[in-house]
Amino acid sequence: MTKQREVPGIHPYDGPAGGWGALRATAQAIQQQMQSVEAPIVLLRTNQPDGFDCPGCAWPDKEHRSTFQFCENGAKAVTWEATTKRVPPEFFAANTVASLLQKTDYELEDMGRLTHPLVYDRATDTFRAVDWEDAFARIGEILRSLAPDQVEFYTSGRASNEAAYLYQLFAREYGTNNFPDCSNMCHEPTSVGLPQSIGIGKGTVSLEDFDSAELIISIGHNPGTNHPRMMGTLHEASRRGVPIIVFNPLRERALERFADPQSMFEMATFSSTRIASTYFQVDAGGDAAALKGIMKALLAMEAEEGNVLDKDFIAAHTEGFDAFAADLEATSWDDIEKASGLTQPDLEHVALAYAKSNATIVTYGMGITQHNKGTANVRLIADLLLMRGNFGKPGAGICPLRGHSNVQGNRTVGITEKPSQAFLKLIENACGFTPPSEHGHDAVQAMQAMIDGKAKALICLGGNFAVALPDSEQSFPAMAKLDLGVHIGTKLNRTHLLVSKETYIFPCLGRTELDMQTGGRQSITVEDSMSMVHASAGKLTPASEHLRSEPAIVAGMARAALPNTKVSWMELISDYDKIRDLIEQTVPGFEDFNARIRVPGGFRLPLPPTERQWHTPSGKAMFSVYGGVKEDADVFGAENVLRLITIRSHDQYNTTIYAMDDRYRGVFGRRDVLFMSDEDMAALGIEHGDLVDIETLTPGRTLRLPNITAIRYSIAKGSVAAYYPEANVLVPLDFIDKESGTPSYKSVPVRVVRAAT
Ligand SMILES: Nc1nc2c(c(=O)[nH]1)N[C@H]1C(S)=C(S)[C@@H](COP(=O)(O)OP(=O)(O)OC[C@H]3O[C@@H](n4cnc5c(=O)[nH]c(N)nc54)[C@H](O)[C@@H]3O)O[C@H]1N2
Ligand SMILES: Nc1nc2c(c(=O)[nH]1)N[C@H]1C(S)=C(S)[C@@H](COP(=O)(O)OP(=O)(O)OC[C@H]3O[C@@H](n4cnc5c(=O)[nH]c(N)nc54)[C@H](O)[C@@H]3O)O[C@H]1N2
Ligand SMILES: [Mo]
Repeated sequence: MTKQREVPGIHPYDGPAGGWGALRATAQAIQQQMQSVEAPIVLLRTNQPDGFDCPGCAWPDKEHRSTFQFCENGAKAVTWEATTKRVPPEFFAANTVASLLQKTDYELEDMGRLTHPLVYDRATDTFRAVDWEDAFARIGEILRSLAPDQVEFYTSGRASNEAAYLYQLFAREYGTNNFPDCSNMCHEPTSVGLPQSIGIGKGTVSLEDFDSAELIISIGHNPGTNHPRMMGTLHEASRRGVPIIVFNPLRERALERFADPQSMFEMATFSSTRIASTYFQVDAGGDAAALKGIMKALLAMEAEEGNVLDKDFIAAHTEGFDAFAADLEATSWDDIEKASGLTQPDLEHVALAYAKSNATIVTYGMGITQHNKGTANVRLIADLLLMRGNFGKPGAGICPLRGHSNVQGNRTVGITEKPSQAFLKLIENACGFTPPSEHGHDAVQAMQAMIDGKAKALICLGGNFAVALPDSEQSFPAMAKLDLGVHIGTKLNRTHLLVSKETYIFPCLGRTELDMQTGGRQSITVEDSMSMVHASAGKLTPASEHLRSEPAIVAGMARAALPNTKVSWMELISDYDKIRDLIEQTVPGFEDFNARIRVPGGFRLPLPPTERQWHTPSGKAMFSVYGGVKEDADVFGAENVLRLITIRSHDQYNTTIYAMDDRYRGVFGRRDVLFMSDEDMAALGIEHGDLVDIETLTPGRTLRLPNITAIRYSIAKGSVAAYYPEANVLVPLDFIDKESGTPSYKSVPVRVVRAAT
């Protein structure tokens, strides 16, 4: 290899993840966002008994009481919200929407917290302050003029259980099940796949299970950045000698080496701990083949040696094994090797480690779900665990890493476009109105309805809908077709600025802030990735006296839109205990809700598979048949077609960009890069630092991201990676997993060519 050319901002990172670098970055985040003296105090309250739940990720907290647990990225999430920067009405008077749209996503949010309810004024192309009640009245008027199925109710997973529950009540009394949700872009394959396999769409492990696991298989997630508190758990497991086998096309530093900032010894000695015992750089989209290879090898071992499968468990608890095994027999090693990019001996090695382990946990994230066969991928993971009875015993189970801190809770309390009849009946009994049973829109369907002009209004409980969705070229203009856009948020983002005929921005309280209602100080509840429900109460003085809580804003709109409502909205928001009483009456598993969240640490919702009970139609856990090894058509076989993965940098939270670095991948001060393997660069005659254009292979349209700098990175051959959300211009809206509707953000067929300019 010739000497590598210097590329601005690209410096390979050699240290471990975590360690002093993480502490330094935490200090920087605090310094940049908050000159206020409250900063360190805010952080000390994160995940404490009387404090608030970290808005960062959905990883649980050990005991959620005693330990002082926050991480670099949790600190960024907290300080980003608790910032002293503000965007008051004077700012909006001085800046037209057209001028604000020129700013980057980073600049928009970095301007600070929203302070007043705002309405868009078309004559001046600016937002101006509006009275809350006037805004609600006008929104109510518009909603009453529309048919309920013309309105889309989007939820982003930071909303509390209480806010989400009121929101679904509002939409259902209004008359629709149109609940596009961030989960539709995220773990929907888990919510659709796992119920078919094990009877519930949630993970089955608890934090304690990691203490007795004998093997951890980690597929398609990047915890050093996205679930940093999980690194403490993996670090502990590794030090206990538990093998951790990683499948990831990219070398992710935190999965290789990690120095725990909570470990005095590692901090004092600048040492670190190895995380992955084996690291397989599987091809993007090659996990199904890899999983099938491991399972095929297990069958072969069983045939030769016996005692590999848990036959008693399979006989007593499962159905579908024969068809599943026959399909594995019929799948050739040749196909498995080609589609996974891994070798038969590699996968046999994993099978051997798996056969030796008495308790295995498989963890996974977006690398599994955001694919054309995301749901089928999730089911293969369940199959692997079923083969050796790894459900309902200590140290074993499936561990999907959820995204937003309460995305799982939102689902539990009714944010779904396909509600069950049983749930609707309970709502009817408790509230006295008949909710609609016809299924509504998910996120992609909602955007499609907007593009087609069928949807007329979009209400967003948080999030950055248009930017998070694929296909910006179609999605951005669709916002302008709407009669009404309403955005409940803490900070300004691009979706708010893609104005509709009438547009409102409602500033809300964040997790860190004191929520006072007529009944006193309120707390909210959230559910983490491991089905633990607990309370969270902010303490900071709100960013502005005009902010309202999410439940109060939802109630305000509901009262205005539903003159004959059967729900006592004002009473519910005077004291959130009353919302929780209603949740208890209508959602199974919340018995004694108010009493149980007052116990430190909260409580766990029922998880039948942990007791080897399977709420599937057959009453058994179900093996699946994947059929073949490929997740999509042969387009990837064509010449020079690469598979584009879209990923998060270390300094971002979804569409929120905290800063421009991606420290562990060695990228500083920029995001306009394409990670490429040596082999692909050589084959295409592209050099490290060359400017390239990326083009999606879509029939009939050209989707293109020009002038990106190609950089050499350790990534599986045939796979390339770029940052989300910028790369969303390359993802076609209809390129989805058909079973779950989730966009295939991690396997877009692209060509990379030298930049035209
Ligand atoms: N700081 C921070 N925390 C977050 C978020 C954030 O943006 N910032 N987002 C939150 C949300 S909503 C979510 S959903 C989670 C996301 O957490 P992750 O699931 O970790 O999300 P991604 O960054 O998309 O990274 C996925 C990983 O999968 C790998 N990958 C890509 N394609 C494939 C594949 O085909 N196979 C395999 N085996 N691996 C693949 C990528 O290389 C990358 O390491 O994190 C949550 N927490
Ligand atoms: N290409 C590509 N696209 C992706 C993904 C990918 O990996 N690749 N990942 C997908 C995934 S996993 C997800 S979950 C979605 C995320 O999609 P969303 O959840 O819609 O997006 P976020 O970026 O999390 O939303 C950020 C906004 O939330 C608002 N906000 C922050 N805190 C609060 C609060 O407490 N209350 C309220 N009401 N608002 C608040 C702020 O105004 C902020 O601008 O994106 C998806 N899109
Ligand atoms: Mo997510």
